[in-house]
Amino acid sequence: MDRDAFLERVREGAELIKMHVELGHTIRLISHRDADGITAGAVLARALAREGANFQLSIVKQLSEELIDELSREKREIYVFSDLGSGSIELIEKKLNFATVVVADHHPPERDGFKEGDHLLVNPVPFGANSVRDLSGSGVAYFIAKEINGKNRDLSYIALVGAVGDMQEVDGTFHGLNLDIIEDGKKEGVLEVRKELRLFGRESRPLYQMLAYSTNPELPEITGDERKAIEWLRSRGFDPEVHYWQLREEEKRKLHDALVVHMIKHEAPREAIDRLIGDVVVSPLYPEGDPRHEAREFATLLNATGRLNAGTLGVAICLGDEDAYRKARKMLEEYKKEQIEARRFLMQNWSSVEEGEHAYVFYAGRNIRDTLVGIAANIAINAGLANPEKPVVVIADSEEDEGLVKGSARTTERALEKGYHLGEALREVAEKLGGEGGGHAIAAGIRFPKGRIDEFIKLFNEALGRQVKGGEDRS
Ligand SMILES: [Mn+2]
Repeated sequence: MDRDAFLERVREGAELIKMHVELGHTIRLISHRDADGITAGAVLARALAREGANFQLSIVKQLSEELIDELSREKREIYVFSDLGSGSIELIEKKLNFATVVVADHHPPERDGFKEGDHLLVNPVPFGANSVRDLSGSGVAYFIAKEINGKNRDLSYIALVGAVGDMQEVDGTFHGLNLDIIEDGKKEGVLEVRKELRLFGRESRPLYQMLAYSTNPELPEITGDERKAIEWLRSRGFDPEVHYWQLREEEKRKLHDALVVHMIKHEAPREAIDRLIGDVVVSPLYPEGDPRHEAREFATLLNATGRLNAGTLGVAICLGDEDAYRKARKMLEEYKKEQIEARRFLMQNWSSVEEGEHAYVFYAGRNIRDTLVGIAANIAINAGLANPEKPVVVIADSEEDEGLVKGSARTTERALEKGYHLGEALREVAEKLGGEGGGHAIAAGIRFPKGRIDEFIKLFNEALGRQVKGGEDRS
């Protein structure tokens, strides 16, 4: 990629922001609500606070036209978008033409840049970078922050937490401009990169859970089975209750070797074995055993705050707010408790499910939160309540609107082979019921008026039936 040209663009972005800071304008920040967006927002917020600037930050699920309209009504002098905006260049040009706009993003942009001089796209992709591995949204924000003030190099760990949240090191190593951030972080003493086991749970899970919950990669005959994980560890001389971070270096090596041998013995794919051990980012700013000590656990915590609509709490955690951290931990515990309760309700009441020819429909009323219906549908499949070849829909009363219900449909790869596409089926049914629906083939959602559940059951089974039949016609 053309690094120099990208860094020149970064400088222009930093200059625009600095100019507005000097003019005393409030900087309007809008960032995405995943870990990458939350860290991007935090990096920019800290950089602005350091300059003594006023700013206002929102963490949002997506940049819709309605949101841009709302923002335009605020009539700000400058808007800065991070980890989003590249897909809205035309809309921003049209609706925010009165203001300065900086888009700090890494998603492939709809165009290589803005036409207007007051609007600037700071994105490494048009300069030849790979959007999924060379730099994340938090990384772009970091380069701008560093340009505003060299002191902001101490934000390099937070920036890398965002990169890990976006799985930029999915093959086991960091690439591209992410390596610059690592260099800065090492010099600042805020991070270390180790070659370690890359499974989730280094800080907060006992070893047996770290192995049993490993899905990326899957560990043959261990993933999904806590008892087997315990046996496997004991038979190789490990205490299953110990955490990975507590192991001595030679114990870590012994565990790595045993896992590689296990994977080879079970003929796991080469790339799964390759990415088992690789770059793991840790920070001496936090104690061992704290989820913030390792980038992947930190990113997972931030992602959860975003999903619970508490993204700004995530930002506060990045900025070192201990109260925010405790609050988020508590929220997560409650969220987990609710999941366990949803699971219990589903198990105890599964006999009331409506089983049609092509789908199960389970109506939970107010007993399962509407934010948990997708998880509940997955539980029905994974706990063996439902035949895995038949899609499952779990429906709950909407918390936002008494007149509506919210449903999530889930199924398995095996069921998709029959020709099902849940997103298309729900979109079709939603149209007939006066609601909204859609999504992926394997996972989708719908909202519709509460009084029409019986119709939904009939229409959904019919829609899936046509998909199977359509598939047969094609073959
Ligand atoms: Mn991102």
